[in-house]
Amino acid sequence: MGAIKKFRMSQIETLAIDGWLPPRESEEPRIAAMLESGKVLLLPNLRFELRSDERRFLDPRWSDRKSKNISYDPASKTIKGAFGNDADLEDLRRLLERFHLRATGLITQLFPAYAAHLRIAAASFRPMPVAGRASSWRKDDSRLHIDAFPSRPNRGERILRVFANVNPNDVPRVWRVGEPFPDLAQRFLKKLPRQWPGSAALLSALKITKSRRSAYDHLMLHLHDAMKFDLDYQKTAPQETVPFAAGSCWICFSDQTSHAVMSGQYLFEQTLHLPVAGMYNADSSPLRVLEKLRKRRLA
Ligand SMILES: O=C(O)CCC(=O)C(=O)O
Ligand SMILES: [Fe+2]
Repeated sequence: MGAIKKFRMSQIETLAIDGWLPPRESEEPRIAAMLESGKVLLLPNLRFELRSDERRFLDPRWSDRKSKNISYDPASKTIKGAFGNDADLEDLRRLLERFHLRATGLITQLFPAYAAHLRIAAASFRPMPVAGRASSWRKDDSRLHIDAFPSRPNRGERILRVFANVNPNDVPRVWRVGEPFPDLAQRFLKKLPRQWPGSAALLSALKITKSRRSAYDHLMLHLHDAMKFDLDYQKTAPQETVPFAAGSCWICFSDQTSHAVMSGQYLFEQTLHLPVAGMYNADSSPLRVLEKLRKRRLA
């Protein structure tokens, strides 16, 4: 389906896990190697359940319309981007909190070596339909891309994400998943613009970035943009179309796995940050892959 150049191997690996606190397993090194090589781990039997009284939140009317997602900040335990009365918003906050706890628990259970290193970021609930929501090509997540945040330099720190499709009408969330990171780095690296001397200090002084943009952040942002801008690449890049079924979960390093969202509605998502030093095999990180190609340190 939709594949231009077929992968010899799919980028999707299916795991049989059916509970949020799976027993620690002998499989740990194998699934860590798959995840860290950029595969999407698909858990078709792991459902994030909503109670019957929580199903009312499966409706776009809870969005404040200013932000496309409703987000949960684990530090303050509060939600943003939602609209409703206090009692409803408290129920919605608890729902996001429960997803946050399940998703972070799942990651530390599956990858115990990460536990001491993780910096847990926001969770989100995405109640809007995917179709036609992009305001510009740069923000258009229906184009293949790797995640990179313009205002928050991360100096190589990883972006790990857990997704759960909670659609009540069996509507899948359809992604395209692209080529492995080393392939796309090879393809685009020579075309990326140089980082001007002094630009990182300037962006930081102007508060456009929250801290100094490293050479790594510069390359990742331009890689994100170069992929999205290139319509020919979007069509002809090696890719597979993946319908993530309602009632399933999936996990990937979204700074490494080339992905695009094509359709769907009602998704929960948890972001976790992991320093490269916390990985099982740091050599597979975008930082190390880019450093090898550039033959210098980037962060
Ligand atoms: O909403 C989705 O399914 C994924 C969108 C995306 O590209 C992301 O969250 O990084
Ligand atoms: Fe993304």
